[in-house]
Amino acid sequence: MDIEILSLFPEYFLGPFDESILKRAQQKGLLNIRQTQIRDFAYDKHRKVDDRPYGGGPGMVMKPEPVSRAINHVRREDSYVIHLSPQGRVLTAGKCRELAQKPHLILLCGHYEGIDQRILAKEVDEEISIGDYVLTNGALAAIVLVDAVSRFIPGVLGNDEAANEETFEEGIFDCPHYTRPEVFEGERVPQVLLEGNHAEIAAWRREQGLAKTEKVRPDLLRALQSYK
Ligand code: 4GX
Repeated sequence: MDIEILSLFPEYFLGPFDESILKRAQQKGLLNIRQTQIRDFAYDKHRKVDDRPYGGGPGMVMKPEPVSRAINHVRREDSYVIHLSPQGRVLTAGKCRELAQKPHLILLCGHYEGIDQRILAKEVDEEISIGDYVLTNGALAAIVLVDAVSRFIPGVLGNDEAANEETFEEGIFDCPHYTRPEVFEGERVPQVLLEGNHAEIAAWRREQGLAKTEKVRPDLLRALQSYK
């Protein structure tokens, strides 16, 4: 999969994509992430990428021309263009799985108050939000999306990592985990985990995950029931 990130801060991404699983995925050739600096497509003397909003109000808006040129510079026949924004549909595991099938993602990271609406209407296939809060920088949202989508690209996760993959798609939380010592500050590991009865352990884990989901995210269980 090829991912092209368009932003005003390409350096922002250097750390997160150069460690651990994403680094390994790129070395294996499963994932190819490239950066494009939108400012390189501003052709005026001052390389201006923003301007004041029509109609007044605070903040600046990203000008359409540099963004349009940047997108069309990297666009292919098979590209899928995503704008990261709090005004998009909220990202889910299901959407990540869907996006992992795309051969070429173009991620457009907005800055300032947003991007001229005509770009969103003409060039963007989908707006996606990573959650109901406002970030200082669209680059952060792109990092989260790339990471979460990568997990669904075959071969990116090792077998051990892939084993606990199902959790969220099943629609309930993962179970609690324990390791040695058996007693820590007076607290014992649950007995069932020490007895080696695998059916009982599986039932206990499922029950724990379900109970926690019921307590903190009852909406997930309702969503599960409505589509089953
Ligand atoms: N999930 N941000 C985008 C600039 C902006 C403002 C308004 C469009 C309209 C975010 C999120 C997010 C902050 C990225 C504002 N773009 N992105 N940026 N939540 O908060 O994706």
